[in-house]
Amino acid sequence: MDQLIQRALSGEPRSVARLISLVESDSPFVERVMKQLYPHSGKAQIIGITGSPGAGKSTLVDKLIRRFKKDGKQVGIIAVDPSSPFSGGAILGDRLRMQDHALDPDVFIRSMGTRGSLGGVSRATHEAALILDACGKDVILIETVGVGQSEIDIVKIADTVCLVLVPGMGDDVQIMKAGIMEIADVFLVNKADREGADKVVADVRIMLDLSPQKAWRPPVLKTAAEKDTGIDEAAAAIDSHSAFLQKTEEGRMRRYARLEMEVEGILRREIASLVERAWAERKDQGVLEALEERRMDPYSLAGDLLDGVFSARG
Ligand SMILES: Nc1nc2c(ncn2[C@@H]2O[C@H](COP(=O)(O)OP(=O)(O)OP(=O)(O)O)[C@@H](O)[C@H]2O)c(=O)[nH]1
Ligand SMILES: [Mg+2]
Repeated sequence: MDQLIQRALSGEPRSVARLISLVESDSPFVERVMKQLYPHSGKAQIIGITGSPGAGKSTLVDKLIRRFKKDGKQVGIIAVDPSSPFSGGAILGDRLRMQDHALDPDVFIRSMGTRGSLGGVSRATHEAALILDACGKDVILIETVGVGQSEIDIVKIADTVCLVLVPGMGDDVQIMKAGIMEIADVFLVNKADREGADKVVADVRIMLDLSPQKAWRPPVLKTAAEKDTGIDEAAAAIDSHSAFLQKTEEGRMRRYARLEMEVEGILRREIASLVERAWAERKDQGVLEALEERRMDPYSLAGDLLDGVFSARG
């Protein structure tokens, strides 16, 4: 295991992939791996790309990869597909669109499905991003379909969130989708080669005018990823948001919020599993019978179990 971690830290793609598989399968080694990797992480720029299905996220990611590589950066890609039962393998469409990069040692591409557990997607994605970060990726792009709470959670992992919109998809609906608009740091109106892009841009700007003003005003840009148009501008907007985070109080608050989320997530998981184990050990006919006959009450029982859990640990 230590050898595997060392090889991954030196950037060896197969070892990196194996570590991510451990995370995905919720292996008991995860804690050990993460403890060793954590001190090496914290350097990468993590970019979330979210938006409706088919908005052109993968096409944009493909162009952004080229752009970042031109700057000499090592790039890691995580494509999250919450609807996919597959994991560790490939989402064919994404793979096809990004296949030019598949053999490139400077680009690491990984698709992740869900494990069906609540919070499972965001946790595995977060850990995968930490692994890529520790293993030397300068830029990590996370593609996710922005349709639900779990995607919004995934996106909280990112330093910079790009929301991809397109003309002619019932603009009001996509713009008003609760929660998603507030988390966008950069708006990209893709498929700008199609009619209606300017209207989407104008609508988003109006919405931004009506929202409470923040220190960072999200830019609204047009792209046509397929035609390689607007990509430099999109990358520049992402970079200037990164710079904003680096030098402002808001950036620090955001990093702190993420660290808090990390600790809370671990605590919650640990406590849940301790409590589950304690209850499984105690749960027998005798206890249930005592509850049914009111010789015992569930509150006192739970209190006893918790006392046991915490005294056993400390
Ligand atoms: N006209 C036009 N089509 C585009 C543009 N960018 C992407 N497309 C096309 O839109 C379709 C969907 O593109 P993807 O990049 O797969 O979109 P996606 O958001 O990753 O899709 P999912 O991952 O399935 O949600 C493909 O057929 C692309 O070729 C663009 O700028 N203009
Ligand atoms: Mg895609």
